[in-house]
Amino acid sequence: MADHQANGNLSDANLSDANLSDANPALSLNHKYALDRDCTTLSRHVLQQLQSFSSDAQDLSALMNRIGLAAKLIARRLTRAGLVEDALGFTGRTNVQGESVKKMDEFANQVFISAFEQSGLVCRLASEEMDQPYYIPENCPLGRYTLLYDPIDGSSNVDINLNVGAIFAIRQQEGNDLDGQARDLLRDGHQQIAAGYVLYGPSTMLVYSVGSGVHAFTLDPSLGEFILSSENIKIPTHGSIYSVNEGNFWQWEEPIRNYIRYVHRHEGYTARYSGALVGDIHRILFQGGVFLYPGTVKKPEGKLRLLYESAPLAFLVEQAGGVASTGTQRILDVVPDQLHTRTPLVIGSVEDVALVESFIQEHSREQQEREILSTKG
Ligand code: AHM
Ligand code: MG
Repeated sequence: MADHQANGNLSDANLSDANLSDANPALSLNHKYALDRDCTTLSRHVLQQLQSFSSDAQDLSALMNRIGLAAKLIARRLTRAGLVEDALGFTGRTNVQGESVKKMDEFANQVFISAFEQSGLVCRLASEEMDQPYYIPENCPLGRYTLLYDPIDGSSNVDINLNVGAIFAIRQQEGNDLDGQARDLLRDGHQQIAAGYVLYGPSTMLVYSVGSGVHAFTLDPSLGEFILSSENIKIPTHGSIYSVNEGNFWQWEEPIRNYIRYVHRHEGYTARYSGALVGDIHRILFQGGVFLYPGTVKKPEGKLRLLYESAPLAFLVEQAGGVASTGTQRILDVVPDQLHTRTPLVIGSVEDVALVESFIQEHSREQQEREILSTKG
């Protein structure tokens, strides 16, 4: 047994390199740094983060590696989508959400399943595109993990070659789920072991957290590997960006309208909205600001799904020092009543989320006062 397996633990220094320049003094420091960086792949970084070679750490590292493989396969299809038969457009089917399914949604959903076949890691996958969780029999019961994912975030951008994403979270499978109802998934976001997203933009990036900071990787097509590009990302406490579909203004409750009126009337705010949550949150992660997808009068629960959209992004943004809320409750505390439960989402920099929440609180205070007055009157 190798030493590192025997003691189960290792320090960053041991893992990060065998100290190339010490071993080979002729090697310049510049070369050493470049090699170190190029060798910091996703699977290696997970082990570094967990500071362990335990079987749990190896599992998580292998899981992230397979998610990386799925991302590469999807990126490959997206980059050539206009040239490939049957890559763009709708399938003609609707998913469990009642939304029209795109060919790319279906393809990407299958890619994640295929990437985890014969892995012994993930017993069950649950996604936006599947009514019920999907079991990979050969991985159960050995693989005790569930992968929750949105295979293509921002599907409306696919056919016009704009940025799209994928969102994922990993949870432990609790119990045997004999009735296939996946009730163990109807728990809060604190149960997530890892979460992240893939951004398919000018370059393909994978941003993840295993609960010890947020780290970004960029796909190097010449290597076919995700290489660490930003470590321990910290979201600014305030940013100028507000990101929301203002076309919904007429459908919102008054406090959200009041917030939008406020940013319209004050200097220092700028709007950005791409139609793909992952892209908008990626910008906010690096530059600060707030993303909102509030509920409407008719649909107070909003559009975004808790288990594979809002909760994974909340986990990530909190790990970066930001906040994620429904407007009245921390997203990570929300317990869904169904697999595809939706929540309103307000997410981003601490100060900017607090500003949105202050309009909601102010409104409910005023409402309470009115109710008290009317009962007195
Ligand atoms: P999708 O996963 O079906 O693409 O839906 C989620 C997307 C988000 O990425 C984005 O912020 C939002 O839906 C856009 O919706 P709208 O067109 O209503 O603004
Ligand atoms: Mg989605």
